[in-house]
Amino acid sequence: VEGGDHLNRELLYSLLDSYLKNDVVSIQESIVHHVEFTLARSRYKFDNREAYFAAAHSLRDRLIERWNDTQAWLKYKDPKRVYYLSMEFLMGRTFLNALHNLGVIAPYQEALSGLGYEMENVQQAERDAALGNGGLGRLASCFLDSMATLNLPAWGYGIRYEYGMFRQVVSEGFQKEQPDYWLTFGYPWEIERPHVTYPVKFYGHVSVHEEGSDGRQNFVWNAGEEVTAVAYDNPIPGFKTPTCANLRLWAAKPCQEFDLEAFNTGDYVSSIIDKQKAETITSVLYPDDKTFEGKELRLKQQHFMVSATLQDIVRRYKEQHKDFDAFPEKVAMQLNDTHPTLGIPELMRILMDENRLGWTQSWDITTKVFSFTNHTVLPEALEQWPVSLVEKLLPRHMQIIYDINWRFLQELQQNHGISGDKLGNMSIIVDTEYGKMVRMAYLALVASHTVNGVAAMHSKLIKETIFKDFNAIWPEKFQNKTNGVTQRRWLAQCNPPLAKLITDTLGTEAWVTHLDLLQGLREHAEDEEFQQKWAGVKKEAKVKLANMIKDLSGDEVNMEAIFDVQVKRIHEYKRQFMNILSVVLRYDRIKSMSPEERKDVVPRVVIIGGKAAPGYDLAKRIIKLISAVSETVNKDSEVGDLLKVYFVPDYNVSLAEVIIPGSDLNQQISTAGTEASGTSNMKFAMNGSLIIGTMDGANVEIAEEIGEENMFIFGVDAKEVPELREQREYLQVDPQFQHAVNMIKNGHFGWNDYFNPLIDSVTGGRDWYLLANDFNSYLQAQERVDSEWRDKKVWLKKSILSTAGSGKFSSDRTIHEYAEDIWKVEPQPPSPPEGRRE
Ligand code: Z15
Repeated sequence: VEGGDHLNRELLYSLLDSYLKNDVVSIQESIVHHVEFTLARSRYKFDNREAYFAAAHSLRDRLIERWNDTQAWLKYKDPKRVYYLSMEFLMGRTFLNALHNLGVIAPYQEALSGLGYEMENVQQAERDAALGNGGLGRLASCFLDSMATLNLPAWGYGIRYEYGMFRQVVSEGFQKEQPDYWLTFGYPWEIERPHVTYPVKFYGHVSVHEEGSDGRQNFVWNAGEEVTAVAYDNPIPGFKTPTCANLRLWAAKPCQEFDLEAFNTGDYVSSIIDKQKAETITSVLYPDDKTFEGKELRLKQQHFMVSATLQDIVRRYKEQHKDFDAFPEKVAMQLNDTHPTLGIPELMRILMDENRLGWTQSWDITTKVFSFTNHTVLPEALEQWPVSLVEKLLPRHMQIIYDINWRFLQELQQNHGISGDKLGNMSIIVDTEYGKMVRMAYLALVASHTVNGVAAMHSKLIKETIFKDFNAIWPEKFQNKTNGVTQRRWLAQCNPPLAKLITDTLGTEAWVTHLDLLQGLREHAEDEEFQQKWAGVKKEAKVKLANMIKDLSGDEVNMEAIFDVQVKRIHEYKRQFMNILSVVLRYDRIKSMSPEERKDVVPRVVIIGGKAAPGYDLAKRIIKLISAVSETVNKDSEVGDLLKVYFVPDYNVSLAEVIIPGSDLNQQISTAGTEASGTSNMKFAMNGSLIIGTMDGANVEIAEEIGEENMFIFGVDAKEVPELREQREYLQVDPQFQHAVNMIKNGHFGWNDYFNPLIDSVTGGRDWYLLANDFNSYLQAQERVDSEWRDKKVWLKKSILSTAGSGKFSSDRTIHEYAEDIWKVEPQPPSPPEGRRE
């Protein structure tokens, strides 16, 4: 928009060229300004929540400066950009992260305390943005932080759900789900863009028109329903860089061009009501981690997200380019799992139907821009949409998918000599007992130039199992990108005492952007004075966790105990059940000891947390079992301080920020070959917590980095699992396993009938995840934990080496690899004010 004829550029520049000041008085002025003019509250009296909102708005102003500069700079430079498409972003809180990345924690702390508010309390007033389920969504958020910090020209795209991940309430040991309406008091970190809107179409039919002298067919999609996507931008500041990336989330609202007929027929009220249905598209996040449901609303969400996103990306490109020739040199798109795969036919449709490109050119462009990440080999997670549903909701897309598949099958026959069953096995469309289905992973694979797994072992597995046939024809498409986490949030911000000790010891803060430097801690691992400092900071973090447990249970836990933590989504393959079975045995053993013998027991505080998908019956029973064991054990005076068990309700990002630093031991005990990577394992290691775990996912690489001797590794290897599964009916059941199971069965913890389905799932030749088989090895690993805890020096050394060896697991390293090997994008540090003036 032009400023008119009288635009005074000189004046504008002079006003804009300096950033808002970050001295304490300027910050205080800005906070008080927002109390009065944004919140419209009294300058003289505001509570912690109002202080939080005012401080957040003051910080938001500073983010917007950088956001504007970065985006102007990118427009001016027009480099290749990368877009990260994800149905989930599990951001957690933003306030402390933004303060830290902008380097203004100290002045804000002083500003707030000068006004009479404590930073800690102000921070606690912020609610989590929980627009994700677990690992996959949190990975997307860590990636944004790294992309901004590395100055990459990157945007995230997703959905602004009105209800995020449900709040878990545990009542009488049972999980209850409560809605997370997180926008009640407004979300200060987003910028609404009422003018950035796109129509998104659904249903209807396709008509064909012969056109022009070449008789080319032109497809027109006459949609039956249309909604509007509205953009909400969330600034993502890099750590001490001028870059501020963008996370653009779409919300649905009714479209302007109402069905006027309905109004004219006199039913005014019900046509308004009908229109409100549009908003339901972005109302709620699906809370299932890894069970494909096939719900129509979910498919609508996926199309809504990618359609708005692609229209936005194409619009941005066309602003600066006259044709599509350069599109693949300017755009890279990463599909976070198959959830955004409809972006592929949507781009084909936009290029062919709306921009009149031919199939060949459109396909050439499409296959050069998309790449795809797989996050699991579990078959129940793989998306397969019924053809009938896709046809009904997106008739034009279904035609395009058929065309893609037809050409793909031709290529398999002609260029690769594939026919018969093998051809059918590779087809994007498959006939099943429920009718024809679209295999989304195959569609993503066929159209992507690269597919990657998320840890070395997982990337190898996908080539041997779910994508074997594809690896045979396109081995060069397959890559590994081992996950990482951002050390800004997961070390510097959540564990300041440890961060300070690291900085003091290394003599530099550079590890905050170069995590490999942590290996410099290795030489101090056996230094007694350093070990004492290390023990001191661990103690501080344990006190915080202990306070959390006190708030939740009223108990004062034994600070000398091993704080033993398993926090993650509840799932059979993660084997929380195996964890609690070993707790049952430990309890039983303590009970059978004499008081004299009990003196030698290493005390433990077992902490388990995580949400069960609302429809996942067995997972919910596992929660009830943990609660039942907890109740019996914790009130047993004979056991006393030697064993306590807590289920932490509503595990989320901000609880993780307290729990992870405060842990001594963390459990990563999935059946080998089932956990694609895991990312909490990396967060725990960074914070000096020792891993008890299987050779699964990224545990394998963590062992390479920090040394197997510094972890408690147990269980069978992935390569043994298929064979053991075959034979599991005939395997000898471990007697201790049987004993623990019997205690539950016999009602030791009450509710015995309720636990039958759980017990059935691991006995009688079932036990898909091989709990019984790994149990003995697990118990032995637990023994090693106890004996090594007794020698404080040994334990501290291992704790230090865990942190020292976690440098590889920074998402900065991961993102650098994606940028070089897949996206081919380069850092673009903004250099205001030139960019700002464009
Ligand atoms: C999810 O959180 C993960 C995989 C999935 O297929 C879905 Cl639907 C959700 C997790 C993996 O289980 C975990 O091992 C991995 O670390 C994480 O994605 C990020 O890659």
